[in-house]
Amino acid sequence: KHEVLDAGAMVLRGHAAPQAQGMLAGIKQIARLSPFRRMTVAGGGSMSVAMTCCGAAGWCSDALGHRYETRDPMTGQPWPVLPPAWREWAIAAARLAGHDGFVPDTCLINGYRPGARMGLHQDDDEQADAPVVSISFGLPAIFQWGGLQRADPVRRIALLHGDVVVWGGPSRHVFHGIAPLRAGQHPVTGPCRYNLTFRRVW
Ligand code: MD3
Ligand code: FE
Repeated sequence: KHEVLDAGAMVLRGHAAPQAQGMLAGIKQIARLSPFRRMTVAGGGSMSVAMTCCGAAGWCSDALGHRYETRDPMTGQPWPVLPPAWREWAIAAARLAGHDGFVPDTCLINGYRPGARMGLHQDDDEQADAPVVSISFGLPAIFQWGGLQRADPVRRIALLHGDVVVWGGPSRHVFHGIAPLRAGQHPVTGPCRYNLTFRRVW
């Protein structure tokens, strides 16, 4: 059930499926306070993925660049609280993957509609020694998984409803992305895919 993808990367297939209804209800509550929005990137374009956050820090991007902020720039308010049950769940998932002691302080929530994609990137705005715990819900996505250099060859892996991936060690810094989402209907999320990533920023 626990499959090692690469040094430091472990997939727990379907592990979060039992949490789907509850977490999706939580996402709705969070989005009432801090709505999903398509962030602007340096250069002025806008992302096709819609995002919101909860926790002490929220990932933000604008024409000037990207960073974590304690307040949602859209509302001027602090980000919604990271639900304690989510934090405990992420701690336990990290422990299953061998990362004892991981305590996330933020969760970035990505919403994908058909055609939405995420280009190859590295995540380096957080604590580098802490893993990232990711959960996928809804429509399947093709995860693109490269190496430590942008030009390294990319593998393609399907991420399905309930899949959890824990990225630590060397895999924490690989280039990765999501191919354009194929249209479809999922019994739990309808025409959408959601991805939650638990991280340690501070
Ligand atoms: C590997 N999200 O939010 S989840 C992101 O499905 C992000 O929305 C994708 O990439 C998504 O930054 C992919 C898998 C994932 C998330 C974070 C990682 C893989 C990662 C951080 C470091 C290495
Ligand atoms: Fe990423």
